[in-house]
Amino acid sequence: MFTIYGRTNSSNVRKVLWLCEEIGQTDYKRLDYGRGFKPCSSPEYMALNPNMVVPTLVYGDLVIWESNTQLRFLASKHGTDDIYPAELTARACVEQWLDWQLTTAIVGIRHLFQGLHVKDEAFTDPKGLEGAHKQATGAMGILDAHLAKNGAYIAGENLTIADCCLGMYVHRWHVLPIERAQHPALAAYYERLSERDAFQKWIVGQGV
Ligand SMILES: N[C@@H](CCC(=O)N[C@@H](CS)C(=O)NCC(=O)O)C(=O)O
Repeated sequence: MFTIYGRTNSSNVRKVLWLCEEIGQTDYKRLDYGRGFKPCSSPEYMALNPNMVVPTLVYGDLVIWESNTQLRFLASKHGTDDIYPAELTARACVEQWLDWQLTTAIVGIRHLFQGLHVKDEAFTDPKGLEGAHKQATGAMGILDAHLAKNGAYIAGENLTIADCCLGMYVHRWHVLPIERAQHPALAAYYERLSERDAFQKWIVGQGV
């Protein structure tokens, strides 16, 4: 039994909850921390995660922050080789998309989400939103081109933690009130993910 600190409407928490469902690890405790719930700035939370963000995973004596590291850890501990391959070449293909999510895919989509959905005034300036839309369109275009030649899922024919990491933002891209360029492979991928019960439960079912 482990504990996940984080609200279920957080993208980074939902990634981890989706993976847990995929690998049959549902006997965890989850505590509502983050925006609108218990504050991440409280001393007891900051002792676990000094970044003041969710999620935090507490697994026995181990405390892990950074959702993508939580995906790696939980998949290594409880998943099959399909979901996080041990072989180095296959693993590198998964890893690069995890890093790309943090450095590239998130940038425009986070800005659009904060501006159009959360309506945080720091993100509602039209020029900023236009730039974010351009950045997100570019990122989704890269993923679309990759999927068009690579198979059903990001790293090939099997679902991996690269999908658990990026599927959340593919969902957000499809439900935000924005214009979307034609990305046929990406649209087909979103439909494919949507057929999965665990994706419905933790990604689609939790809103934008
Ligand atoms: N790189 C971090 C980012 C975590 C993050 O930005 N979490 C957001 C929610 S998605 C957060 O905690 N926001 C503040 C809050 O909810 O109080 C991760 O992947 O874990």
